[in-house]
Amino acid sequence: FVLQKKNNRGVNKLEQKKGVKITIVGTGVVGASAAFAIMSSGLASDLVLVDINKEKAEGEAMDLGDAAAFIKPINIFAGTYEDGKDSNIIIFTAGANQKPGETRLDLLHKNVAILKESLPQLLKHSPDSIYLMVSNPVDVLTYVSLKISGLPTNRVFGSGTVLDTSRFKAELSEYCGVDPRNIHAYIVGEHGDSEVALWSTASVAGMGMEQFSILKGLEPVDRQEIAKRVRTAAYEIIRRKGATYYAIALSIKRICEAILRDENSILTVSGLVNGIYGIQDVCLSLPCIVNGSGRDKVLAVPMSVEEEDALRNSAQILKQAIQQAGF
Ligand code: 6V0
Repeated sequence: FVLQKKNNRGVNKLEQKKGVKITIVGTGVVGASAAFAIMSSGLASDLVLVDINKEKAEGEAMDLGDAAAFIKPINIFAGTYEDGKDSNIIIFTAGANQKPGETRLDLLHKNVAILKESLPQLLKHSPDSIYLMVSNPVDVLTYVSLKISGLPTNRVFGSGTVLDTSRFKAELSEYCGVDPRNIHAYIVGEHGDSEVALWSTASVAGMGMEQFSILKGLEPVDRQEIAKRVRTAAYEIIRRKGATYYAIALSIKRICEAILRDENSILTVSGLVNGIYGIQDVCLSLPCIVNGSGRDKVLAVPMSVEEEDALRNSAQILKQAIQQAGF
């Protein structure tokens, strides 16, 4: 691709690169932290930062660009939707975040309005990109993006419960005394208050949680308490520091890595679910295979009767929110 590079020292020069281009829309705390994570990872050759507050995007690009001597070569610049042309991945983090006491669904109308304004402009320049939605309520915004764009479901999906799944693994890791990377467990459903912890398939070293507890002589796991801590983690962080951004930034980086390295990784991204578990036409998270095509396959993993019921309840709540958004 060819683009007009406006580098952070005000010099305009035309750059042509053959590499990986990522655009981040919204350079608030989440977008900027994601930019930092992606820059540090070496995954991208070009990183375009777009924000309605141009100066904020420029400031972030300048700050990140100053790390040039410590990282793999990367062009980082504040630009327009047009500069994001033909990105491999477009990450959408623009919009309002939760204030203390607000739920993710409270952000609905503000963020749907922002999405309706920006998405057509992004699509005009980047019709072939993979769109990764992060702004909340992420499941509803993913659904709205699918409807507005008409793009296939593998190319428009949300970060969903990738972050919640990491929180769940962190909790179980502490309980089991095992590396979180050796814990297999998923949070599914809404990225929000109705999310569902899949205890029935949670495992470590091929053993279910109960079996592992007995083997290690642990007190039985307090399922309700752990699920509650995972569900309310964002509220607890927002109450203390006003926003959450580091762990979502690394979740975003992880999803980009699975796409760009064609990894076939199983991640609980959010996307269209139609016809499994009796759920029709709603976006929510389930374990999915993520690779170079994006959200390639949804895995209809086994669930207990209670878990399936809770998942359907989550789908129902999201359906109502989608209707409230006018879709
Ligand atoms: P923030 O720090 O307020 O940043 C939002 C940015 O969006 C600001 O810089 C705005 O200027 C910019 N913006 C607003 N309108 C537009 C527009 N039309 N075009 C371009 N930029 C625009 O918010 P923060 O970074 O904390 O959060 C961003 C979003 O991510 C919120 O909706 C959060 O709720 C959501 N999060 C999602 C998570 C997830 O797991 N999916 C996790 C954390 C936050």
